[in-house]
Amino acid sequence: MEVKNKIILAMDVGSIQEALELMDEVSSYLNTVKIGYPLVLAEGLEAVSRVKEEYGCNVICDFKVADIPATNEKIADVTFQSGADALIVHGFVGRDSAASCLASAEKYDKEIFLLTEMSHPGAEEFLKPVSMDIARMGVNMGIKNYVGPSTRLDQLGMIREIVGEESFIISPGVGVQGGDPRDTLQFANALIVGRSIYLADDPVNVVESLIDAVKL
Ligand code: NUP
Repeated sequence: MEVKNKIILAMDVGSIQEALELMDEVSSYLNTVKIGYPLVLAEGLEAVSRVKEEYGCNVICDFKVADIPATNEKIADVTFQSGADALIVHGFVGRDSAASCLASAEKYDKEIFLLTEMSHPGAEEFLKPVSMDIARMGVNMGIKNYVGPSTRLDQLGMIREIVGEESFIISPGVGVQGGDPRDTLQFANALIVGRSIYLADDPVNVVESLIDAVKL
């Protein structure tokens, strides 16, 4: 996936209307949007289809899919049918669950991102001890795309070592959660940024500053 300016907008707003208004402002700078439960539970998968149709951007659905294989497959199928280009899938549920999402992605010629370690403090409790195993599982399965935390760069660096330079890592936690954009891009290919942009009085200014910050 080609991510313009290395920034993925986390579109955690409450309505399609707000999402479209924000895209009107920032779409010349960005070509990739991540849509998760806040917007889809409010508006349905129509939010995915609308953003995709109106802006022609990449849409990554952040459903952190974490169920049994049969249910994961249904979730992945309906997500890809809505027009999503990619789906974020949890790794901790195990190989068979992730494999069913991967099979669905292959059926629709789409992609999955495997979530390794999460960015929030609570990830230290249960996920951090197994995150490298999750990354290794992804490599063994032939998965090429990963999500890893900008808030723990030592861990992100180890994830990069495991998945290799050819893999594509996207990293949330920049801004409000404390991650630094430039440091994160030492290890990640693109940043996921939500509140710093959509809660700003001037989202365009924030996006421009981020682009400046990550320029060499
Ligand atoms: O580990 C993760 N951390 C995280 O913040 C995995 C995620 N998918 N996210 C998502 O990234 C989170 O749900 C939100 O949509 C976005 C970060 O948003 P913000 O902290 O920039 O507002």
